[in-house]
Amino acid sequence: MQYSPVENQIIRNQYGRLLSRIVVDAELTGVVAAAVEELLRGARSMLDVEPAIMTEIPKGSYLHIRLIEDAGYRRNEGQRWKLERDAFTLRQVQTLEEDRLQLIGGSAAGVLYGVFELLRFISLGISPEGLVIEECPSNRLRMMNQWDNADATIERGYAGNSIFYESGRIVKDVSRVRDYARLLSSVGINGISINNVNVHDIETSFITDEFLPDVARLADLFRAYGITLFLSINFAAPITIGGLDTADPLDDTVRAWWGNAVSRIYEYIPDFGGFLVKADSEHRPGPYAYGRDHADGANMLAEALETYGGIVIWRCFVYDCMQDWRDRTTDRARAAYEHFKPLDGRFCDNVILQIKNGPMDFQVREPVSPLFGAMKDTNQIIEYQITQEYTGQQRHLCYLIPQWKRVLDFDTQATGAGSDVKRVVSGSLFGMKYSGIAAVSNIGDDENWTGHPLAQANLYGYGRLTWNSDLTSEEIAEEWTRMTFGNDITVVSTVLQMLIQSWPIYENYTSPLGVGWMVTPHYHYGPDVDGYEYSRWGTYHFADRNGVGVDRTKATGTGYAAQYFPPHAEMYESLERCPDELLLFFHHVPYVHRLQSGKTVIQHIYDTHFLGVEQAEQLQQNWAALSGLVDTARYEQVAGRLAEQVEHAQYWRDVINTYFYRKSGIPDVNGRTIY
Ligand code: GCV
Repeated sequence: MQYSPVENQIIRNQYGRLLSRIVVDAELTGVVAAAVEELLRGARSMLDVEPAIMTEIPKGSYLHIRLIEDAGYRRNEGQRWKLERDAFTLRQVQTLEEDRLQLIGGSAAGVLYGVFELLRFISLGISPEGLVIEECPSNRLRMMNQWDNADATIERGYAGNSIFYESGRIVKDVSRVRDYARLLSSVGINGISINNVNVHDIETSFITDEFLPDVARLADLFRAYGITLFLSINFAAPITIGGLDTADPLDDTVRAWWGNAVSRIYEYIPDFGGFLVKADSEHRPGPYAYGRDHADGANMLAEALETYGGIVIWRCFVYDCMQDWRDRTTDRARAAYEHFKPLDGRFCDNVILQIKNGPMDFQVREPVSPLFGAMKDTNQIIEYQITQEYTGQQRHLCYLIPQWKRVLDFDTQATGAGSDVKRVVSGSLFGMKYSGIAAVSNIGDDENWTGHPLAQANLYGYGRLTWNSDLTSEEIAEEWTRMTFGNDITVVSTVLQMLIQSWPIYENYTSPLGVGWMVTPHYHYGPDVDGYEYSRWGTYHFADRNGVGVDRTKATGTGYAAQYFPPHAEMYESLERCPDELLLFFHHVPYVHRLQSGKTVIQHIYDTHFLGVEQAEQLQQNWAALSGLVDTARYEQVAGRLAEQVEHAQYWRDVINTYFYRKSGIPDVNGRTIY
């Protein structure tokens, strides 16, 4: 959204001609007005034209924007079709008499997304000649979750403070929030929950008259960009702020209390999206306290919201966080499936379960959550984490789109071959009413939004992938790189390569073979192999002098592997067939166990950790070669982060290698320095 001037003269002239006159066949208010404003901003900046907005069709070249809501229109002779809400078409119509670019949105938001697509094409230098684009989002709900607190801190935020709050109130100056809304809508995001799922005292009152006028200001702002506002709520609010002595979801006074709270919200925000709920998880209150289950809890809220068209997004991140490390039968990985699978079919229509991509917690490598596909009668969306809690905290480069794509492309086999996670979450596999993708945001009030300038690619990529789950990681990375750094071939190919390589590099020097964790407790940044080993969080690697890894097999372990559909269950169960990358997630093996790669586990650990550091150094050198080709401010910022990454990767390498050398007593076959 820098809208840098287009250098290619041909492209500039082509679009300049088309955009100098814009016919808008829709009321210039709300989302359409925001779309046109954005188009003018982009046209002025990229093409140096001042478009004339008209209602009459002119002669010659022009852009024609139309909104065809539900009406359908003639595509081919005799064939009528309807544009889905949010969908758009963009095509060039060239005859002897006219040269027009036609943008048709199936809703005002469709117009907005079409405008952003057009701006993207201009910036990428894609010619309008013969353009025929028909776009419809893969996912209906495309959500952003803020973990922002009213005191302006952000849980797991690595890019400064919140842009939403200061000193316990919603900010007065919303210019930064407006820019954020623009950023989000430019990649198709259409929902946002504006406060942390851990709802503390102040935020519990967001649903009261004290805060609702301010929340409504934000809802107005986001509405103009096609984004619906949601709030995270405190399940115990009836007690905390309602003066009741219970929050039991089956208690009539509690139900009435929520009914009132919801009707008040809709007085302020008529199109309020609904609630996001973290309940009975990491000490947050929930229905278990009253002997009720998650369906009871979620349905109570759903009934309150239903009249107004609101929804409940209920998180499945529920596990025992007070575990005894000596207890080898309890397995955190099993928890979400065990809590929720038995409830399939019991949730109201307007409840959606939000499931983290893996069974643990956004580790650099985890298997796909076995809950996807396991609940055929329940709306479900996937939750990703854009903020890099366990993947380098935006100080290390880690482009996450390839990780997310692997999850979306995983074939759950729920209804036989072709039951990909992306079909589960898009709703197409089970014909679900609500479906989609959510993610925890990575932005803060840092001038560059994300701390690490290259971490913006994750925010951009999240939106693009959510809009179109079939885009490749490379396509997304290239789009972002070109729009961010321009079209210089050296810059584009270098940044593209750096992004694509970064996730495996980070994995190489951090925790090995899918076992996860090994991070400094609470902060999750530095290496600490035993940091969580003897703790209550259920996150163990079980390394001893003989071996490492968690036995999650049905035969001898926790039985987690059996939560998958066949053939995955058998594959993960089998020591021989389990993929190397997840071996230690599913099996406890001796250090001398041979991987499918032919290497022993211990040698793999040494090799990947030495390699990871070399690769991080290579990233630094690749970037250094762009000196002079990238503006100084961003060049320096990235260079600074990469220097830290290299130093820190060495630290990870040495801590991990030393730990396993001392545990196993087995030397590196290549005799490299291990302390
Ligand atoms: C918002 C992890 C994080 C917590 C986070 C939690 C969650 O445990 O470390 O900060 O809390 O996940 O997703 O609810």
